[in-house]
Amino acid sequence: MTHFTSIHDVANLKILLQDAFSMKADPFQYETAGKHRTMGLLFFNSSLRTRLSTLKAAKNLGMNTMALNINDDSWKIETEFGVVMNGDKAEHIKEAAGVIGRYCDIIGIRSFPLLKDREADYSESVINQFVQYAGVPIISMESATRHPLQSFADIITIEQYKKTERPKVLLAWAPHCRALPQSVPNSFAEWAIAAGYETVITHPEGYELDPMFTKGATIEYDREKAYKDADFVYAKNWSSYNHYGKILCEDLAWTCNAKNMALTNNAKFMHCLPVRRNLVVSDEVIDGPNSIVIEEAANRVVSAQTVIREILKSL
Ligand code: AN0
Ligand code: CP
Repeated sequence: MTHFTSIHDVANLKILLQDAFSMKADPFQYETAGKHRTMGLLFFNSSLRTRLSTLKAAKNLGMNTMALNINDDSWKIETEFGVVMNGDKAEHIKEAAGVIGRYCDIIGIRSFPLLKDREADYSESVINQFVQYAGVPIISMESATRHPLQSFADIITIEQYKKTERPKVLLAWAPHCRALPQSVPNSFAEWAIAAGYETVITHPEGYELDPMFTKGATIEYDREKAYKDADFVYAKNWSSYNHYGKILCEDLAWTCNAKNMALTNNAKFMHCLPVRRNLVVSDEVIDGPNSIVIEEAANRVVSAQTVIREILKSL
């Protein structure tokens, strides 16, 4: 593996999952694999889990680590070409990527969509320019359209808890007070489909995701039908893709609550976190015995460590 920006960088998901469970069972088996190598993490946006789990994963592999909040700790970065840089952005992405590539052997990037211009966001210009100009492997820590480290952790978690070979996995839209990216649901859908699960997506009309990510999933607008007999419920809010970046529905009937969960096959509750309680999920559900969100977040170390180890092999 060279870069890790989507599931398309994974040669064989089954083998990567086996590697992940081996890593989970014995996290220090490759503690010198990254000796004298440096992992750099760049954040254009906030993070709790991604930052800490990826740093921990790199350290478990013996790497040196550095992390930088672009905008807060460093210069604001211009990502367009041909502009007269006389505004607040002091550095161009081309030099920034080139320089960081000389300091680091692997770079992780978090860069959310701006949710204003769909074409611009879906062109993934930030992560693609790092791939182009850094000269070292790039790991997505949530880009404009995907969050593959999260999705890999989600699949590890489902494999850990599933009781049948092909569980029914429901990606359930839930309300939120702010417009959020489609990255997590896009990515979760493509990983769940690739894992071979019965993948169902439910949302109000207008929240259809880009079909490129959902081909192979069932879109079920009838929420009750969708929740029925699900083995896993992955709740998540996202803003509209078709009415780009807009909030179209605030109906709390879409909250992942006990009434919706009662329709399932005693489903496990999942969410990538951070989550807004009693908006996305009721206290009763997230605090209930079927909530596996903390183990899911714990598996972020496993997914990051498995991916970094895979990339270290190629250096
Ligand atoms: C982000 C999102 O929905 O993409 C990050 C989730 C991992 N969430 C928020 O901004 C609240
Ligand atoms: N799930 C996730 O990526 O969390 P953070 O935004 O806190 O990194």
